[in-house]
Amino acid sequence: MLDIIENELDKFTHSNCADDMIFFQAMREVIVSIAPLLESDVRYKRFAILDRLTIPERIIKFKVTWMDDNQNIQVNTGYRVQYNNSLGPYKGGLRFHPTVNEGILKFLGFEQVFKNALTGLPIGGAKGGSDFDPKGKSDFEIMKFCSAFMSELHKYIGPRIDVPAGDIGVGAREIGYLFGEYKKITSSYDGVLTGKPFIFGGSLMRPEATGYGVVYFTQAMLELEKKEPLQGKICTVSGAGNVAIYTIEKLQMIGAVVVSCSDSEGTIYDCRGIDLKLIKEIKFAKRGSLKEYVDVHIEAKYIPVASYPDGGHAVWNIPCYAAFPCATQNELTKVDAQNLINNGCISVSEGANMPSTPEAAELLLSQKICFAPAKACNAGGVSVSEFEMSQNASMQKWSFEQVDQKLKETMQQICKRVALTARDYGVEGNYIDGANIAGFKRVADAMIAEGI
Ligand code: NDP
Ligand code: 2IT
Repeated sequence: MLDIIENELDKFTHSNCADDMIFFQAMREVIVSIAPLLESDVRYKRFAILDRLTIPERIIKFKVTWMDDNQNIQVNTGYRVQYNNSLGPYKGGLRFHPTVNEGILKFLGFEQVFKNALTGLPIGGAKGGSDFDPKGKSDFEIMKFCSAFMSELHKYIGPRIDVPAGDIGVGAREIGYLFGEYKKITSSYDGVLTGKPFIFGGSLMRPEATGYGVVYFTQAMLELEKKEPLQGKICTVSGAGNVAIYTIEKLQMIGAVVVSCSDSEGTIYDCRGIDLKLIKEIKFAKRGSLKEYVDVHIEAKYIPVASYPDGGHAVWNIPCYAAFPCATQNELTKVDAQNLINNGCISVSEGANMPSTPEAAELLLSQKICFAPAKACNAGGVSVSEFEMSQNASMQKWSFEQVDQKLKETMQQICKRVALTARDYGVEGNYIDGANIAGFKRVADAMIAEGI
C-alpha cells in the first residue's frame, strides 16, 4: 500500500475519540478506493489533497436554548460542518436526532463532498444538525426549536455561502420554520435553504427526489450489469421516512412488489405488497408507529426490533430480488448481507447514507451482488436541491415533469460515470470504488486549480 495511505489510516488507529469511529469508517473506504488514482497521478500527493480532505474546513458548534410547552427551558447543541467548498457553496442537510454528535456530522459532511461532486453540479459539501429529538414534541415546540437554532445558524449561511436542507428529522415543516426565522432576522428572501414548502420557493419534486433517484439509479445499474429489470420483482425497503416512502412509491409505479418497510421500533412484512397510502397516513400525517399498520392489515406481520437476534435485522431476512436500505447508517450488517445472499437477492441500493457496514459491503461485492453505494445512489435529493437553488436564483418555477426528467438524466449520468470510472481503474462492476474515485478526482482537481 502507498505510504500516504498508510499514514492516513495510521491516524485513525491512534485516535481515541469514540464519536469519530463512524467518520473514520467513511474515510477509510474512500482512502482504500482511491489508491490506484494516487498511484497514477503524483499531483494528488504533491498538493497533499488527502491530508487536506481528511479535515473539514470549519466546524461551527453552538448552544440552542428554547422553551418547551411547559415553560421549561431546554438546551441543545447545534452544529454545522462546512466540509469543502471547492466546487461550489457548502451544501448538505440538517439532521435532528438525539444521536447527533460531531463525529456523525463529520462523516456525513465528508460523504456529501464526494456525493455532490458526482452530481456534476456546482455544490460543495456540508452537514449540520442538533441532538434535539423531535419525537413527541408539539408543533409549537418544533417551531420554537427551529427559531432558536436559526438565530445562531444564520450568521454562517447564505445563498452563495452555505445552503442547508433536510435529513433525518428535518422535512418541509422544519425547513419552513427555519426559513421563516432566517427571513425575520435578515429581512432577506434568499434561497438560503432547500426543501422549502412549494408555496415559498420550494422546488416541485424535492420531497420525492431522493427516493425516486434511488430507483432511477438502480434501473440504470441493472441495465448496465445486464440483470433483469425491477418490474414484477419482490423488493425490500427499510425505513419509513422521506427516502423510504418515495423509494417505495417509485418502485410501485414501475410495477415492482415492495413487501417491507421499517422504523426504529420494528419491521412490517406484507407479502401482498405494502399499502403505501396507509404508511403515509401513519408516518406523515400522524407521525405514529408502524405497529398501527397491522391494526388495518391483520394478515401482515409486525416484527419488533428487539425480537431479532445475532446482529441481524428482520427486514434483510425477507426473500427479495433487490434490497433498498433507506433508514440510517450501519443498518445492514454482515449477517444481513449473508441472509440476503442466501435468499437470492441480486442487488442492494443504498438510499440511506452508509447503511451497510464495511464487512457487509465487502461480502456483497465478493458475491458479485450489484451494489449501488449511497454517495452515488441517493444523490437525487441534493441534485434537486441544486435545481431549487437555480430556480430561486432566476425567480423561476419548473414543472414537476421538468424536474423529474432532469433528475432521471442526472441519476443515469452518475451511474454511467461511476461504472466507466470503475472500468478505467481496473475494478469493473465495483461501484464503490468507481464512485469514490470519480468523486475524489473532481474535488481534488478543483482544489489543485484553486491553489492552497
Ligand atoms: P426521516 O427522518 O424522514 O426518516 C428516517 C426513517 O428511518 C424513520 O422512519 C425512522 O424511524 C427510521 N429509522 C431511524 N433509525 C432507524 C433504525 N435504527 N432502524 C430502523 N429504522 C430507523 O429521514 P430520511 O428519510 O430523510 O433519511 C433516511 C436516510 O437517508 C438517512 O441516512 C439520511 O441521511 C439519508 N438521506 C436523506 C436525504 C433526504 O433528502 N432527506 C437525501 C439523501 C440521503 P422512526 O420513524 O421510528 O424515527
Ligand atoms: O444526504 C443528503 O444528500 C441530504 N440529506 C440532502 C442534502 C441536500 O442539500 O439536499
